[in-house]
Amino acid sequence: MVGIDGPIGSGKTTLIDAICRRLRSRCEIAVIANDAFTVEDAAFLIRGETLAAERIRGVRTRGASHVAMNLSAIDDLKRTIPGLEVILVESDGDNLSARFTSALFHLTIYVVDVAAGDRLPRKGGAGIARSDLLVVNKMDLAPYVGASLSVMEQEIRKLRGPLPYAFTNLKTGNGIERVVETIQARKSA
Ligand SMILES: Nc1nc2c(ncn2[C@@H]2O[C@H](COP(=O)(O)OP(=O)(O)OP(=O)(O)O)[C@@H](O)[C@H]2O)c(=O)[nH]1
Ligand SMILES: [Mg+2]
Repeated sequence: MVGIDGPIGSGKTTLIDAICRRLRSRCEIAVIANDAFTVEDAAFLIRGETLAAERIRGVRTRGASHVAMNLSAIDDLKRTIPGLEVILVESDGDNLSARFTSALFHLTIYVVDVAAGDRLPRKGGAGIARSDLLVVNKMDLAPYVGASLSVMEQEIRKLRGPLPYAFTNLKTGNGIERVVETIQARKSA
């Protein structure tokens, strides 16, 4: 079970799509996409044929009984897909890791966006400092917002110590292998 959290628009659904495309022939994988008021992300993944439709569940959180709805989606997936090894759970952007007990996840991934600026890591927060893997996405946009990737990297190392991070450009797939390897190393739904 992998929890994928991060601010709205940072690239969580795009990351899930990229991970699934690389892992779907290698292991039994499924997705639960939490959205506050829609099931847009699940619909996007189904339309794009990221995985077969029965492997993708959308949860409309509306802020209420979030955990219960996810637990029921997890049970449902496990019943439908025997031998399920990896479930990727996308947060609705409203701090999934804080609301889910970390015991539920084998791995937490926090996705931030370079376009938010190179001061972002310094501003900290639990996801940036303590997630099992920090993904710094949209590397390609750094020059357009005047963000320095090396400044970001220094700040991240200071904050996270030995905890891993990956810079990615999900438009080209640059950096994604690191993320896929981390998930494979902790595989087990
Ligand atoms: N330039 C660039 N755009 C990206 C990259 N990754 C994602 N995007 C774009 O960023 C937008 C938001 O990506 P999503 O994957 O929907 O982000 P999200 O975190 O799932 O968003 P919410 O579910 O609404 O919180 C989309 O238009 C993506 O195509 C990247 O590496 N570079
Ligand atoms: Mg999304």
